[in-house]
Amino acid sequence: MSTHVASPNKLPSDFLWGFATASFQIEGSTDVDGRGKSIWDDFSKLPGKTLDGRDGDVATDSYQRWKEDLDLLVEYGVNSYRFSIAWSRIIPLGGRNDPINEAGIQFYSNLIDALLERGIVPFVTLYHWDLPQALYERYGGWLSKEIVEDYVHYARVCFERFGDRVKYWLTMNEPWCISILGHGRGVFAPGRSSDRMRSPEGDSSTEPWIAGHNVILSHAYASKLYREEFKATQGGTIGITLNGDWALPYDDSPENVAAAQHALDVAIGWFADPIYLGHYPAYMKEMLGDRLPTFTPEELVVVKGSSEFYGMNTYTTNLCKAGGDDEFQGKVEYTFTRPDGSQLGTQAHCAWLQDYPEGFRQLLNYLWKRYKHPIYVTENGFAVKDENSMAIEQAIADHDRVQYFKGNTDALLAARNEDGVDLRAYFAWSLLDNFEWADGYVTRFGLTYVDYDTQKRYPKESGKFVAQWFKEHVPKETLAQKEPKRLEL
Ligand code: GBH
Repeated sequence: MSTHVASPNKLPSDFLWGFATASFQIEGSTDVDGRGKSIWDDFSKLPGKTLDGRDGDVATDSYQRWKEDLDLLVEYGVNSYRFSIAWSRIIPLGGRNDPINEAGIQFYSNLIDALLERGIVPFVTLYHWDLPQALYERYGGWLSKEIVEDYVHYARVCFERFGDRVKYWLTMNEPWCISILGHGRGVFAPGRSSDRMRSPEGDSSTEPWIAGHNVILSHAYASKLYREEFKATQGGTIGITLNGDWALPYDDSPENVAAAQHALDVAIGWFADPIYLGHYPAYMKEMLGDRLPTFTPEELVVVKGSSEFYGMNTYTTNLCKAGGDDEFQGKVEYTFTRPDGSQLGTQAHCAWLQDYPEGFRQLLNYLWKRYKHPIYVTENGFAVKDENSMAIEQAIADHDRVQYFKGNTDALLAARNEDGVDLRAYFAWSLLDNFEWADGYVTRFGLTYVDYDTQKRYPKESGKFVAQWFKEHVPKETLAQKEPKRLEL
């Protein structure tokens, strides 16, 4: 029990804060210590798939430099670190009957021990998009129900080998991206799409919804396994993390007010409604008809209530206009330009991102009221315009990113202490500039600058700001927990 009296200006002493990363975006060393191939290895090397044809072979070299990264975390003073495990380092061929790779287990085991020695709570994602290539070749990866058993087996190995020390598990990172970007738009691995200019195979009208369905089932059965066989002895918590940005009606016309809800139904409700409420959103059934797969009654029992918290990745707010035929956005058009021509906020390097902290606060309130689960913000971040072409000194003076985090940390505090949202964690994306998927290394999300010629790391102003802000707002007493504490749930 926290002994701290709530103060309007503070977060509780057990509030988790830190930075997030993902295996494929930082590790490099893709063919050492027995790692198997993931779908991103080959995909990133196909012509035209990533900006400048860049890949993850080196990335930020964190498989080699992980101790340096830990020094950085200590320097920032975080109390938690979110990272992901590469499935293909643990089980190189991915499947339930395939051999386990002890060298891969050792790598993450060392990382976990080193974090705990430094008083940093490991917050672990089991799947951040790097599917073992062999599973894609065997049965199409997320397109087959076969994957449920293979994923659950992989999760079991992780619970068995790391669960004595890891108390926070995320089954999946952003099912919408896995489904839509990987199997609908075809811009992420495995790059499937109906667009034959882009992909030799795929059916964007059915496959994204099938992939999403199998992601939900895999998550749900892994969560069931954890709660039935590990939770009582290991005492941790498990959930899923969803991407989702706030949606505002473009104006107050009834069709645009409805459009904003439709946008949320497809971006968030597609996964959150079955997991927290027990059914797909009515709007998705209406939009997709029998292209939306259905759960059997037995599956639904497993899916409903399968996430013990709401894991939230969020970056921006969209103004929503009814119209268009993009099912992936709920047949809604997004813009940042208001009817009077003004912009919602400061433009980031990526077209899809503007800074709008009010939206962050509104989204937190929406999710809390609708899904009624404690919220862990597992990603939030900003890419400064043209940062890649700046000199290092200029890039680390990242004022637009500082502004972004100023706004969002204030919004976080207000959502928790004024609005009563049950907020328990905040992770800024990302500890380092890293491999930004299809955008290669040009778009930088790091709160630490990486010089890719030398792999030297330079804390940006934003990294210092976030560290300072949380030091001031999270009472220090219990920050340096040496022992992973048992959760009271
Ligand atoms: C996160 O996704 C990822 O988890 C992380 O790996 C990544 O590095 C980080 O964001 C920064 O991008 O409709 O094609 O224009 C963020 C969620 C959802 C953001 C889709 C971009 C629009 C893509 N993403 N969104 S598109």
